[in-house]
Amino acid sequence: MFDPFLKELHHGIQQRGGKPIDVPVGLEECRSKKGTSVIRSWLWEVPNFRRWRVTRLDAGDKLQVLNSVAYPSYNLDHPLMGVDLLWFGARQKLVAVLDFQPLVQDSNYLDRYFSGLKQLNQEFPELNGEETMRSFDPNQYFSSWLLFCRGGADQAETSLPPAFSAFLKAYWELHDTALNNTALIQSDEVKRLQDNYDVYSAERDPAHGLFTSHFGKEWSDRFLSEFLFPASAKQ
Ligand code: BLA
Repeated sequence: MFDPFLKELHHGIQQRGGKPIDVPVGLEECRSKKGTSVIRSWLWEVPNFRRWRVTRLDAGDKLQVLNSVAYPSYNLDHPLMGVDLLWFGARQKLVAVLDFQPLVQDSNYLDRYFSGLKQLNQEFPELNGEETMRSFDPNQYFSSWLLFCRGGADQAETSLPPAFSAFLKAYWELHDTALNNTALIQSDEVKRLQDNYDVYSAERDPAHGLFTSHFGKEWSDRFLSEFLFPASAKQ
């Protein structure tokens, strides 16, 4: 269901000079014991990003996932790009989250970096259901202008495709602007904040149970600490 988005994301990365790099052995792909689900991940080396990861989970009609995080280089203080798209086929339920994930929440920073996402938030009101976060803290590493919807096939087919394209375009624009401006947060502090994003996410990410049920605890623990949130393992 999300394959056109995966293709578009990878195409954009490659157009920006992104090169695929090795995912730790054993984490690049995993098939469930029953053979009904497969998870595959990619890692990209992209100019001016220190890490860009992408994961696709395909459990047929049951579940489809596309998840990606872009971590800018430490000398850039602009937000991370976070994408989490889930489709639960049995319940025909979409969970879609697209955000420029802010390193800090002060108004200067938000004014500087969020005009693009604010605009998208107005353009796609169907994806802004003002959903409540149950595991994450909406005031930490999330913005008020995120596109976040718990919806159905309607949103998945109608609003999400144009919103996804516009979101990627806006993020590249944000990145290009940031390249031409001086960062306000020092690079050692950007590193601390990005590392803390991994710690925070590893603690709260509601995906662990889902991975465990498909791929077992041992593999899932490794996937979280070595691939999804590597800085969390070093703390
Ligand atoms: C929610 N994300 C979820 C849920 C699952 C995942 C199972 C719960 C569904 C629900 O709330 O109904 C799944 N998360 C994953 C998967 C991966 C993962 C499969 O990290 C990894 C491959 N989550 C992110 C990123 C963002 C994000 C980058 O990984 C930012 C855009 C957001 N996911 C996000 C939010 C929720 C969510 C805000 C709702 C959680 C809440 O209610 O607090």
